[in-house]
Amino acid sequence: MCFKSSRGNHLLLGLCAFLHFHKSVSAESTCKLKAKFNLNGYKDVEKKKVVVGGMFPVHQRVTSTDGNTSSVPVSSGCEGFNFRTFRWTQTMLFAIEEINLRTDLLPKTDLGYVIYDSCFTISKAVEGTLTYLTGQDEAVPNYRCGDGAPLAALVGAGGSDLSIATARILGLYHFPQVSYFSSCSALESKFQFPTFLRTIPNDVHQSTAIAKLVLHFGWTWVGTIAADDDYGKYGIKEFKEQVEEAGVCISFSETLPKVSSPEDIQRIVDTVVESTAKIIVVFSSDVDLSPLIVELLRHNVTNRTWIASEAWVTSALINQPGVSSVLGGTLGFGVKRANIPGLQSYLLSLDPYADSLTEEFWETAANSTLSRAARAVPDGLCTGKESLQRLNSTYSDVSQLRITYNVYKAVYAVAHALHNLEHCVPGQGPFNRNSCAEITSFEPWQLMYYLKNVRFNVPHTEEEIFFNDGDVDGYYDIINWQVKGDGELSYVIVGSYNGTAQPEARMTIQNESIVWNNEDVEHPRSV
Ligand code: TCR
Repeated sequence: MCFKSSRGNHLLLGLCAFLHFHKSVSAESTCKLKAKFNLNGYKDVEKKKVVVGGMFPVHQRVTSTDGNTSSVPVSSGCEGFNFRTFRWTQTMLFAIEEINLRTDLLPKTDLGYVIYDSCFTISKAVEGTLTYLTGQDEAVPNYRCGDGAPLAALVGAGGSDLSIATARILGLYHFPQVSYFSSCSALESKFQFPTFLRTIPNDVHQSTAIAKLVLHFGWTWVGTIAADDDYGKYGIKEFKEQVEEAGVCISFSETLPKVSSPEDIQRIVDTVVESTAKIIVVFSSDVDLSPLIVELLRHNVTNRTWIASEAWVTSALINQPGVSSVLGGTLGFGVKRANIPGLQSYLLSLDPYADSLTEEFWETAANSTLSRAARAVPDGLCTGKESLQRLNSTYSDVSQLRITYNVYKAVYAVAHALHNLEHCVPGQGPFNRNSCAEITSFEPWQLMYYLKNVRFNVPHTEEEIFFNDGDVDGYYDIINWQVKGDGELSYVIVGSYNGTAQPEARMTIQNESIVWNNEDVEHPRSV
């Protein structure tokens, strides 16, 4: 392990693959990871090595501290294990393993990784970034993992507010960051975030798409609810500007609390109940929205049409049994979905003891304590052999791979940039006097050059990826939550939005395919 503790100080997961050459690694994890690589055909120990960083919000919050100032402060721990985001970490490992096995992409170099948990919290994201740059506790950037393998780029960090913080630090060192889900428009500023790129579309497209949807149906009164972070605030602001210009009225604008506040949630429920607006646009992550949905269900607030932003549109945290009376008929936007062959079996073959985060995953999923002894297992302990499929479906459910697919694309973008860097022809390189960079000793800004100019087709889907000032094209599926016979909700694609098409051709929507749960038979009126 790169890091000392699993659940207390510091970071929650520090994996250094090819850990065998990392100085602070315990012998135990060294052997395990090496074995893992061997199993998958990792033969050439002499390959060059580069380390990619990853940052994912695996826990949902930091544990509250007692505010005691009389003892040495320690970094707070994290709690609330999230199976969906844990699946994203495993997808990064899956993509890295896939790339390491290929002979056409980075054939002479092995990718390693160090993964951090940003716990949905800015301070954790900043702490992780500094640790990534400096290695452990030293305050000097220019850290090299183990035998001097250069750090390649950071894949992360989580929501936009976290990435804004980390991108500011990484920008100081000209260090590239590739985000898989920080979509906020604020991050488009190259002046503020010179080395930030992302495989999720800029939310400007999504706000425009939601505005177009509202105008398409002729709704004139809408309510808005935003998460109390950059994602929610910028997303709703952009949406409002666009619809207000077209004469739509905003009947209420509420903000969801970041820390649990039953009074705030109650106030929002009252607002929703009292308002005449029957169309409500919600720009929020699923984690922040879920307490409100619980209350709306309790108060049986029906006959509304909810417009979902991408962050909760296919979330299992929101789509819990029983929500169909409240949320049936929801319309929302989802980023491109894909099938990633081999991912599910990779997820299911997880070694429970791979690292501390995986152990915690297993324990949370099985609701028990992992037994280190494989012998007779006392009641309440689990062996690590429980069927994962049975234990937790959110983790291994690969039916809606959207952000997961973005993680996959982000890792491939870094690999292709490294590949191009490594295959630079001496004398024809892009740097000073046509020089090239060296894969064993490149500078972060040199990799940035290659990332900015990368162009590749994603394996299996053949989607072409390239960055335009750090951003990708704005494409969304329009998804409708339809109630099936058994009361469960299914996600039905009823249209799409393509930000690169001509203005009139951007949105296509099949009105007749939509199922509403608003009383009006046709499409709901908003007053
Ligand atoms: N961008 C949001 C956070 C977010 C998210 C998600 C959170 C997105 N998609 C899915 C949880 C689940 C999109 C941000 O902050 O930029």
